[in-house]
Amino acid sequence: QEPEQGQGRGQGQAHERPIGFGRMKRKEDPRFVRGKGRYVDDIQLPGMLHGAVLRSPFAHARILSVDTSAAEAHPKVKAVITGETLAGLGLAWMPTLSMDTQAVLATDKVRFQGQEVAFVVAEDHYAARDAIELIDVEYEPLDPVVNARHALAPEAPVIRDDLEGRTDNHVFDWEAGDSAATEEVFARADVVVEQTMLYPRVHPAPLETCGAVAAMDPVDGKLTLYSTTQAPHAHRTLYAMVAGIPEHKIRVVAPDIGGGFGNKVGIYPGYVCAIVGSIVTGRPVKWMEDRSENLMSTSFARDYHMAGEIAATREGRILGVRVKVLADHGAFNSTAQPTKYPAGFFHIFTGSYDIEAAHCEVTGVYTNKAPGGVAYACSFRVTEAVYLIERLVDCLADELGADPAELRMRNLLRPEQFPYENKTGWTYDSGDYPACLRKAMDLVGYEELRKEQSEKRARGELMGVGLSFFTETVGAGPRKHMDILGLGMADGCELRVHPTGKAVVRLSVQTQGQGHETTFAQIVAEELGIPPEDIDVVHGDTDQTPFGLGTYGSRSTPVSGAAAAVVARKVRDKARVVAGAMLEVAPDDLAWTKGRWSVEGDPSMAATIQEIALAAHGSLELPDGVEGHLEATTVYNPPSMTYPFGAYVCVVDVDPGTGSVKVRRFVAVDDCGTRINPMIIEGQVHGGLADGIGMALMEIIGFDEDGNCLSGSFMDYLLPTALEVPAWELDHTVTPSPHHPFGAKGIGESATVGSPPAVVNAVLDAIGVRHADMPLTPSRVWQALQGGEVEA
Ligand code: MCN
Ligand code: CUM
Repeated sequence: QEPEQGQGRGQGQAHERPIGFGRMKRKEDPRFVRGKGRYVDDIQLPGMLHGAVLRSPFAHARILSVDTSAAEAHPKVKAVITGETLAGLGLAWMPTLSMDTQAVLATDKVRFQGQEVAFVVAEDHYAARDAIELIDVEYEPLDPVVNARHALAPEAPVIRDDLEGRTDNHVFDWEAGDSAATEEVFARADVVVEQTMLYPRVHPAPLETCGAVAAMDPVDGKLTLYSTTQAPHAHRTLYAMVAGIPEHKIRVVAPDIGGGFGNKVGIYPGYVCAIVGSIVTGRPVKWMEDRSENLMSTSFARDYHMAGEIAATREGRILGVRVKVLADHGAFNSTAQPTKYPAGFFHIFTGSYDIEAAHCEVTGVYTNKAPGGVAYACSFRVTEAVYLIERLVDCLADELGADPAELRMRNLLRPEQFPYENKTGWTYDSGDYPACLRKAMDLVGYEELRKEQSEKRARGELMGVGLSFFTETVGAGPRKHMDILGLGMADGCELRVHPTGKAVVRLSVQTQGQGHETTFAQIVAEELGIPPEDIDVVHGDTDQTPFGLGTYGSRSTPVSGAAAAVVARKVRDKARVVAGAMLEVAPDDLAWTKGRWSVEGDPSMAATIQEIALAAHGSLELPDGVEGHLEATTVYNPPSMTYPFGAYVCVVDVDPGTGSVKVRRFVAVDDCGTRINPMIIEGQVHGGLADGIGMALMEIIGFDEDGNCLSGSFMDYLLPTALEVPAWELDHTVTPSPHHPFGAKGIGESATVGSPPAVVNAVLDAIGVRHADMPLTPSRVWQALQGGEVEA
């Protein structure tokens, strides 16, 4: 039973509101539901100008000339910035988070449709938009590379001829696992099933597009940048390194963010242009992209062409998995993941199964498409890994004529195998997988559904049941293994308790809708017994918060959440010393119950945390060496990753005449370890499941053969609405992480990671086809029903 309103974990003492973990309405919502959120586009500064970006109409073209004279003559235009202007400042190119370079504004060539070519700063937004139309760019179109499969062909045009000595479109080769051992198990397997599959290019498409307001103070030389960022501190360091502005003269503020989903991890040319615009004009400059710009030019996700193989015994014991991946990275390798991992955490493609050997190879290539790669609630490419293995297991079930649930149950890791080192060297921390799958099957009524299905089949009706079982790896670092551009993945946290017992906790992570203002207050409340409403959570402002790597890869709870607990425990320890002085006993004789230190054996002799806070700021004499006040700081370097998991079951009905898919039911059983706020967790899962239905059935960023983006608006890039999603049926198991201070694992991306294969498996189960690529739109399903090959 979950602690409900009024009860925290552990003590479970009665109170009107939870002091600690449990369901609690979000502290941030009163301002959001009243329309009082403050997003980047709400920022208005005195004298502020507006910027707009001119973008390339071509996917690949040489720039012959750029004539800005007409734009400059526009009465409301204050500055026109081109690649040449930036080149003069040494800023035409910037480093990407993957140690590649990316054009801020194109100088030599344009390399994808929508690439930034020039930036106009004007008195208002409309004038800026009008003036970009006045810029005359002469292009010489070049052949584009659109299909990643042709990127390495000898005759393919070289996209990155800006890179010295570059003669092809190859970005990186990477492998994991043991190829010889895998070869060996495949050689002795009774059954080998091969399946190629594409995880298509998709887009996180947050409600709020990307943007920034840059204000360079000409007097003190300090730059303030309000921007849509998931990682304000890392961005600040990068701006310092790139622009040469001293880091203490840069303040990055992420105000309220209208959804990130990975879209706001990277640094976009528009941010840099807004900064340059402010330096050039001496006035604040706002740049806010529109929906088409967001869809066409900012970080896409996936685009993984996977050739997978699974080997098993005739009885259905999985022996090995191997895969070759062709990864389309677009025109610049600006994907964000820890430096050592060019394919993110794709390592985890062995999934949740006890297998003997595995091997994967990933080759990254450049194409004439927008850059990006790690985005859209992916846990650093775990989405692709889970899709691969969960599709392969269903293909194997099809081959063996086995029930996909039974096949999974037979091969799942068993609880006694944890901590479990998988075949690519990653150690899963904890789990009871069979119990989780069993719970999902019971909840959905698996046996009855199969009965219903066979009855319907006999009548020619198409109904399908699809499963997936996923394991994620979230909570990057530790920093000795993980960094981004040399910045180690550890998070700072500061906690101050004021004299009256109210507190402020300062985080390095940045919420984009996940509810950190609530859950981080609950973590401190759980540890200190101060009510969450008495705790102010400060985040998203580099001048106000300690350094840390930011929110992505569901790392906030595993890393910063741990930091918040550790810092609260430091304060609790300090409070013990103060309480000892107050009660005139040795600190060792005191015992902690949530919110108070009391004398062991005499609970009437006690001091509450609020009384202790006042005493710590008062005239009470403290033992030698103990400083006054009640505060602490910490930097948490996680010892390892956390491994959330879950079992999902999707039930669909397919119309054989039109190929349209109706998701009838969706059962999701998640395990994210200790749960801070079940209501927020459910919200995270609901959102992720809708993402999964979107990707499985309708979302794709497509291109024509000239490299024109075909998904530049929500008319073409379809998102699921309330009409396409069922009433979710959720449950959970709780397997605490043994190495996290309070046993939590991340949850923010679990459902997006885990649900697409469940939906696809259900549709394919309904239509009796082994594989078809996402998105399973009515036309594709219909095509597959006619026996056609369906490939994205
Ligand atoms: N939580 C909890 N108990 C746990 C684990 C998490 O109560 N055991 C709570 C956390 O305290 C937090 C929320 O659930 O309030 C998500 O926590 P976590 O899993 O740590 O993920 P992050 O906070 O790091 O969020 C990042 C993750 C990512 S990477 C993407 S992408 C995504 C996602 O969150 N983007 C989102 N969910 C999103 N939800 C919203 N509304 N908006 C986004 O942009
Ligand atoms: Cu891969 S999207 Mo989230 O990690 O911001």
